Amino acid sequence: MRFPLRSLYVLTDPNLSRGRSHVEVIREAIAGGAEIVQLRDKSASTRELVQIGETLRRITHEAEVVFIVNDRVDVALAVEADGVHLGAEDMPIGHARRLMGRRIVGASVDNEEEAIRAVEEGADYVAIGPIFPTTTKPDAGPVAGVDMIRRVKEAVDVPVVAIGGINSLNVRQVIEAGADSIAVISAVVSALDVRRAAKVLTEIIKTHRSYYR
Ligand code: 3NM
Repeated sequence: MRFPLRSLYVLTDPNLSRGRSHVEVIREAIAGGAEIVQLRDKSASTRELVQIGETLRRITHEAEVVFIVNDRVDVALAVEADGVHLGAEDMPIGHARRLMGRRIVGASVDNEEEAIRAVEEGADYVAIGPIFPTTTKPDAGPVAGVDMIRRVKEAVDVPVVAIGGINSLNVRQVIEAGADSIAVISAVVSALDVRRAAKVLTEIIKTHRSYYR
């Protein structure tokens, strides 16, 4: 599965989505132009994750959108997702690589050294954040700033995803710093109109895509 560059990457969060389900949010985000979506739910049971994941797999397959599962290699494989996204507390990248075969393995990194190591271990993309302050993930660590995107871009050849506090007002800085994909939670899933919020971001990203590349 190809990893779309200059794309909007939407992650779900059941606590921030105004009572709407993962499926409702993802349907609307895709309608608004999201090209990568991630099922992210720290409180759901394994069975719930597989059930939701099955539905999201069908929807993303029809829409030709990349489907990533957060943290859980087993769930990603069970629902035949396109990939898994791993943080520092999750399965090591090398182990996930062996289990995931040719599927996508993404890794959260804090700086260029970690990015280089993640790619050596087999990561297909790296996510750097938080770019701006965010209350969505209290343990996300110190703000990395847009300059860290430039440093990570110089250090590795895989796509660089930017995450943390990104919205329609600051996304231009993130694109200008070279991010290949823009990952958001609250700016889309907490919006009154999810589709419209995704569309606004997608339009800015696409405009810059044709200008900067
Ligand atoms: N990871 P929002 S920041 C899931 O820095 C996540 O690695 C981060 O949510 C990191 O778009 C973050 O609402 C939360 O700020 C992103």
